[in-house]
Amino acid sequence: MDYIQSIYKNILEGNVEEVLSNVKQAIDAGLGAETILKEGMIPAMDEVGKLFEEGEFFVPEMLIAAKAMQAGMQILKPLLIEADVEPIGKVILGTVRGDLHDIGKNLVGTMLEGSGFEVLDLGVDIGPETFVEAITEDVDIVGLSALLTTTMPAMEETIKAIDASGLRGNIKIMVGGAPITADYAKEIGADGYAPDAGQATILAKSFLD
Ligand code: B1M
Repeated sequence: MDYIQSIYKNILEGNVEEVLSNVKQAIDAGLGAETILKEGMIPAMDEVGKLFEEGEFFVPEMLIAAKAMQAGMQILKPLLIEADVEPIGKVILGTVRGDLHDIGKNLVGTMLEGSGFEVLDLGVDIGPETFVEAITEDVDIVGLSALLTTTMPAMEETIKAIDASGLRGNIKIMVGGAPITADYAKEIGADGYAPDAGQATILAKSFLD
């Protein structure tokens, strides 16, 4: 079994130690961080979601797999971020109220940092008022993440709260997460939508132009 297959299998089974050693071995063997992510780790989480939908996995299995994914991410993170670069802009990032999913949001944050942004990650289950409080003069972009159809409306509430606070100004609002679409982003008044972390960095950079 190659490293990518081992990473996939061990995330699915929630084997933290094995994921850590597989990721290290894959890097030593010359595989790039993005390849490990896109070909091993993210497909494993997609499979976890599929097994959950089919009733094969329950919340504890999802949680265990998520822990294994996060462990692997700790090794990849420094490789995805360039050190000592002057920030090109500042992003506030958070998962909206009611939603505890943070793997995708963390990945977006890592990739943004990797392309030169300063990222203030507020965390998960973040209410509109907390986003508003975090907006300071130097903020260029607010990034909202949601993974549940039930928490999508919290994105709109957050955007409305930012508008109502009078702080929207030149700030751009970017949204993303598995159930979000470009149409939905438009409908709720966001400035843009990105389907994945790579596209999120492209979109964020385009906002600065
Ligand atoms: Co949850 N969960 N979960 N879960 N979970 C999903 C999302 C689900 C699709 C699974 C399924 O049924 N197939 C389903 C949602 C169904 C729906 O709403 N339509 C679901 C459910 C139902 C639930 C619970 C309600 C289960 C329950 O309790 N009965 C519960 C809700 C808890 C809550 O939030 N209040 C729940 C709980 C959990 C865990 C805590 C166990 C765990 C999360 C752990 C954690 O995040 N720390 C978990 C997990 C792991 C998942 C799946 C399996 C994997 C999510 C993930 O990490 N994907 C997920 C199924 C799936 O998505 N395939 C599922 C990998 C990650 C890299 O991708 O997050 O999509 P993703 O992020 C991508 C893009 O979406 C995008 O870029 C990222 C990187 O490329 N993106 C952005 C994300 N945010 C962005 C922001 C941007 C731009 C792009 O700009 C700002």
